[in-house]
Amino acid sequence: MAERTFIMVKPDGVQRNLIGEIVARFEKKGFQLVGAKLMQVSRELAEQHYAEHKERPFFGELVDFITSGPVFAMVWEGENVIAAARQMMGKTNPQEAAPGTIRGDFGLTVGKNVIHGSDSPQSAEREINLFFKEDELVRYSKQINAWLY
Ligand code: RTP
Ligand code: MG
Repeated sequence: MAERTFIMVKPDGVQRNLIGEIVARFEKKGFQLVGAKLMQVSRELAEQHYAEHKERPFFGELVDFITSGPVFAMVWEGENVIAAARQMMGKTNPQEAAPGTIRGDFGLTVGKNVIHGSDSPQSAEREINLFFKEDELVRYSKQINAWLY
C-alpha cells in the first residue's frame, strides 16, 4: 500500500472557508483522498492526538483551540506523502512559513496555523487510527494514465 498521512484543517481553517483551497492543493499535487469527514473533536480525542505536548505550557490552549469548532479530517495517500504534505504546509509558525506554503499563505499566528499534518510514519499510523475506522477509508484506483497517482 502507498504511504498514507493524516491531514486536518483546523477550526480556524474551517471558519475561514479554506477547506476547498486546501483539498485542491493536495488533489492538484497528485495525492489521492482516501477518507474525509467534518467533525467536532472531543477533549478526550484532542488530548490523545496532542499527547506528545502534554507537558508543554501551551497544551491547554492547544486543546481549547482544536475543540473550539469543527475540523475537516482527511487521509491522503501517495508516494512520500508524509514529508511532502509537511513541505506543502510550511513551518509551524506561519510567520516563518515560506510564501506558497499553506501556513505561509493563510496563517497568521503559531496558535492558529490552519492545518495539521502527521510528522512521521509512526504518527501517521497512530493519528489515522485515532480519527478513522478502517471502513471509513476507501481503496480505489484512478482510471487515468500513469502520470498521476
Ligand atoms: P501540528 O502538530 O499541529 O501539525 O503542528 P506541527 O507538527 O507543525 O507543530 P508541533 O510542534 O507538533 O506543535 C503542535 C501545535 O502546537 C501549537 N504550538 N504552539 N505557543 C507555542 O509556542 C506553540 N508551539 C506549538 C501549534 O499550533 C502547533 O501546530
Ligand atoms: Mg505536530
